[in-house]
Amino acid sequence: MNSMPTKSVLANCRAFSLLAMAASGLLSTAAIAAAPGITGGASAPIFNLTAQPAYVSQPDGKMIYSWGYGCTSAPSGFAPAMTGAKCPTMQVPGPTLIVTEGDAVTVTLTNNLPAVAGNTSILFPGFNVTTTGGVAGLLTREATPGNTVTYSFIASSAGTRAYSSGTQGDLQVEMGLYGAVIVIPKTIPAACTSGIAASNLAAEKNNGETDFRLATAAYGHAKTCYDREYLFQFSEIDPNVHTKASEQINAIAACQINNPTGNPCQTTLQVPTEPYHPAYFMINGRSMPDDMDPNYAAQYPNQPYNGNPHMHPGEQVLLRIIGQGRWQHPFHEHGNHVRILGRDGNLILSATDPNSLAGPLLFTTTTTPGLAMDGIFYFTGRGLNWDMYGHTPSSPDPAAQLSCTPDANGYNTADPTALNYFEWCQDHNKPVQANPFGDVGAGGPVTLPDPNLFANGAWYGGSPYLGPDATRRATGCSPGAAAGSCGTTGTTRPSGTVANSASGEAGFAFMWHSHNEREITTSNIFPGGMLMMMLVDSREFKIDESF
Ligand SMILES: [Cu+2]
Repeated sequence: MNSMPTKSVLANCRAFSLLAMAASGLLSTAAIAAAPGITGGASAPIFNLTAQPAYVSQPDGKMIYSWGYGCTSAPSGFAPAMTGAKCPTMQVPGPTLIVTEGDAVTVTLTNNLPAVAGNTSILFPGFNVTTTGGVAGLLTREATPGNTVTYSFIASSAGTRAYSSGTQGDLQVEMGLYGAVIVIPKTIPAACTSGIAASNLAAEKNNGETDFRLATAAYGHAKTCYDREYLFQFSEIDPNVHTKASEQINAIAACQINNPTGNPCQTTLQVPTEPYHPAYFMINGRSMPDDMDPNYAAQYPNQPYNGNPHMHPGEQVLLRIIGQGRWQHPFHEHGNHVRILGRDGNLILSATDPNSLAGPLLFTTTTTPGLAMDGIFYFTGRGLNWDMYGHTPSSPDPAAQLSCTPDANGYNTADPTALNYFEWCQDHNKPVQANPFGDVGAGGPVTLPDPNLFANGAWYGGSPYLGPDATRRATGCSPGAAAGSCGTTGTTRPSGTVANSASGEAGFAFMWHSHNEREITTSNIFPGGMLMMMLVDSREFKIDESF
């Protein structure tokens, strides 16, 4: 991260500057998310799931005894195709089930929890579920220990939904029995494969990037096109509940082997779930910084999904957000508001104009237990009132002399191969700095710190501009310099450009986190918990979502 974002876009979070420094070090190896999950075959997908125990890892070094859903055998496929994709027999969250609208979905659940945990089940709220096998339970049919139950439903509408245990939810959901269903629309609107959507895809392809979307539209509606997507599930853990469950299971097992008192062994768990004092706050089953490691990383065998969003300016980014667990978590996406498309698979349209979205524009997308939201986020830098690309028309360096031709919305979108594709043209060539040195336009309103001062910290990149070549910008470019030679000689380079390669990742980093700041801790230590860094990357940087 060679570039530092500006206060104007980040001022609403007091913890930011510290986190930006922390994240810079952590992001030295990019790990990039998507919305990975499993598929079950075309038109009539079948998923064979198990509920069973394993340990999940927390960044304070603790391994937490948990229950989760997993696959009894290899699923029919993974989507999108990512390096190391797997479906273990237990994972938190459970496997994301990816199906298409109209599919006849069958999920068979085997109860491999410890027998003393009793029955278990899955609820698929929002679908009309038919059950076979199992035994009657309070909310649905349940699998008894060692046995199965089958749930069938038609994926009746597109969107993101939660699934979770429907048996003793205060304990079983807390222990980790939850996951997501993503239904991709059967009919893709033409608008999502033409026009600006097509040119955004062309810009990605020009960068050598692979399309990792599950679809091109969130719903079968022209206002729901997207260029990139991420799924975030919010949950929390009270380790006391997990410890009590583990202790009782072990005590019962010990009693069944060796029972010198002759008193009857306990036959069912009696785990209190109140008072509730969570110590771990997770996004996709991981706490920060673990959530920024790759999907399917070997060090988290039971927590395969990460939280590490990246995007280029102007891309429409679909956020699939689910509240799991028991608490509300106010998810704050720095950089812009989120336009909600739909909730629980219900697209929200204007009552009077079905062509118009009617979902709210949210500063924080507050996750309510069980609620799923689909929303669109994007970042363009529009309205900064300075050129975030740092163009300098007087520079001898041709790379700094890009043009900006506004489309009907004011953005530079005519050429998807341009480095400043989607620049907000009104701010083109507007300098931010009063008296910069190096290859940066002068005459702006502010004086930024000298990037050669080490007092600014080793991670200050020396450039507030979007683009990896902070070296050239900071050290300048002599008139008449040969192409490619700018920034290779001259003054001392700023510390961040020494530590990071000029061709490495350089973007604006925004923290995306729970706005209940108690929840950006791990076991009371900050930073941790429900926190990740979102990177707006220069178009010079190739976003690789394959891991
Ligand atoms: Cu914030």
